[in-house]
Amino acid sequence: MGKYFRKPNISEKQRVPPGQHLANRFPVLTYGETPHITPQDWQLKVWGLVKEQTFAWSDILALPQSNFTADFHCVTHWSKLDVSWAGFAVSEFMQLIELQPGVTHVMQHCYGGYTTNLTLDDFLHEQSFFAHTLDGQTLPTDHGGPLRLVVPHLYAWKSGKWLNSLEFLDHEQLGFWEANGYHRRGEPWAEERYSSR
Ligand SMILES: Nc1nc2c(c(=O)[nH]1)N[C@H]1C(S)=C(S)[C@@H](COP(=O)(O)O)O[C@H]1N2
Ligand SMILES: [Mo]
Repeated sequence: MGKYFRKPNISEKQRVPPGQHLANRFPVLTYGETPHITPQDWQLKVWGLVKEQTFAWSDILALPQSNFTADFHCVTHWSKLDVSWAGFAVSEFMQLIELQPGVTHVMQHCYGGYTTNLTLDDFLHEQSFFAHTLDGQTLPTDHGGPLRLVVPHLYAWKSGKWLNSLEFLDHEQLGFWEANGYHRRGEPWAEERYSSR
């Protein structure tokens, strides 16, 4: 295992999904260029089957803020337990927006062009949250700052960094990795890594 990975102890073992190793540090995994957006320039738009709105940094900071501790599982076989974040719950964000009837899926669109899809249920999962803080510090750009989504119950490619808009849909659309052979849902305990299509 060595410098970058370690074996889980007994209490950790039941928290590490099959085929995963524990990472000592918190690796950065980005496809392509890292976009640099300041909170002043940042915005988050909701569109599709929703009343279209655009939120500024001050709007999201006005939401009730919370701390979150969550395990993080990357499909490339590393996991990090108890990552410490702060931000706001999806349930708080939902108070700001008005969905139209019939929404079943959500597409995350990120600065830089990355996309990833979720069912509405996975987006609304009680563990999902928006993060602007990591380990008590402003979320580093590499890890998705100013704002990212974190969906701990699915593989981490579902946790879009540099979130820029959320598109609400009445059908499934594939995001970047889903269209490139990754699983549509990505549940780590079922090892939903790749699509069988
Ligand atoms: N915008 C964007 N979000 C992204 C990615 C990316 O390349 N671009 N990579 C995903 C993958 S595969 C993982 S494992 C996590 C990695 O998050 P980290 O770099 O903070 O560890 O972000 C996910 N979100
Ligand atoms: Mo990943």
